[in-house]
Amino acid sequence: MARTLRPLALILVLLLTFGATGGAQRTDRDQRMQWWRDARFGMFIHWGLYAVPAGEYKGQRSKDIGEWIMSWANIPRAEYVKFAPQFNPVKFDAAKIVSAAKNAGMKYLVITSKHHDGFSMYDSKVSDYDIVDSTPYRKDPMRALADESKRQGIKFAFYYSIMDWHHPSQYVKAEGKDETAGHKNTEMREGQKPVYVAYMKAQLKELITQYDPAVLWFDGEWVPWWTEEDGKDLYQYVRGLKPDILINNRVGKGRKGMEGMNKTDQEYAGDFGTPEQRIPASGLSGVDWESCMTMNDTWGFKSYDQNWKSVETLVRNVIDTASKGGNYLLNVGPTAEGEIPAESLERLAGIGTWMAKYGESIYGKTAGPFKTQLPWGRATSKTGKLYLHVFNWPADGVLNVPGYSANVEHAYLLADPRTPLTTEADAAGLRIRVPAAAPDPVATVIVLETKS
Ligand code: FHN
Repeated sequence: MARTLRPLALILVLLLTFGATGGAQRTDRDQRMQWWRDARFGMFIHWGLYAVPAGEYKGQRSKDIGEWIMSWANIPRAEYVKFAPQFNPVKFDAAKIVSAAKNAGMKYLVITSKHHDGFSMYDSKVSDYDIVDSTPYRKDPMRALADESKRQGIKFAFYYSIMDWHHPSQYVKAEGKDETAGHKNTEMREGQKPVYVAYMKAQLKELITQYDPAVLWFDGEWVPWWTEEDGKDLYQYVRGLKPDILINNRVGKGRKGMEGMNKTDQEYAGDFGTPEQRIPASGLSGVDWESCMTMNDTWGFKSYDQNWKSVETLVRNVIDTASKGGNYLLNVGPTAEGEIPAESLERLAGIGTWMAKYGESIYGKTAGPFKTQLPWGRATSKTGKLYLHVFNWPADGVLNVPGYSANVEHAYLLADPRTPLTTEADAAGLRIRVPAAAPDPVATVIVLETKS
């Protein structure tokens, strides 16, 4: 669509929604968003009762995502709640989880306080269907994670689902489905919406006042009984509790499906767009967005999902999103014992090795100046500096930067700043003489210092 005739209208509405609005409003907004824009990379954690069946129910398995087992296995509420007495994550270690995120180069983490199954992963006073009151664990892992995140300087945040398969206000109306099972949509019982909205607000007040989250990451907003007005009301309610909190665009109805950015017919509630399982072809300058993605094919833990992405793919995804001015929220799905799967820890460590060396080219950087995709990689930038991320190293020792005409003062490998690289420029662009072999096969970063 961006390539159609509506780009100006599109950018206008999106800037109104996510970007540059009036002076005072913009400064408030920019101040609020700054840490998040600088962070660029975070951990998503889908953890809940669904880790107990781990993708299998009465011998039935599915290609579908693990946290939706109550839906695809058509499990009635009365059956699903029986997972709670079996949930005892004795191996949960908040310091280990936060360290894994921090050492991977992640600056914030977003964990499921309540997913669609309605189970609260914290000590809620407005529900007994939570980890303290309904499981043998009887402790509050969100307390531990919030405290440990603060201790290690990682921003702590919550995911919260608007759709709730457990709350009595909602039921399922679908062929062959138990009305108390999970499903892609729930119906709202007559006159019950105010009851449920009050319940959500009470839980959100607990979450915000007791754990001080930096972001509220809503989801499940697609249900037919939830409206944009509801979203705007909830957005104001949450901001009223914590003025500098960030709230994603899934609080309202703006999101265009998995593409994640907002429709353009009006201004929608939310501080940033949320593409899911994809990275936009091109960024939208001045627009805040964050791509969330799994490491395999599920958000919640599934014992048999071994379709893991490589470290190379994941590192290049971090670079790709930053090169388009966006954030990357990479998911882990802990087991029922409370541990991040070994395959995820390996990949986090691998990403961390690259980020430890090249993080400067990601944090606090934004999209490069190139309108079209670079043939050999991506670019991020800040005033006076351009970071070239080379995925495909030139066999002839010359890296071509087509159409680039800035006045380059210095060129060097980020990993070896004392060894200057020679450059030549003409109307076709810039050519950089580089070493024969790629210093880093995943992505080598070349820095260009330019005279502004
Ligand atoms: O249904 C959820 C899904 O379980 C998962 O939480 C993802 C993460 O962004 N969001 C929804 C699907 O869009």
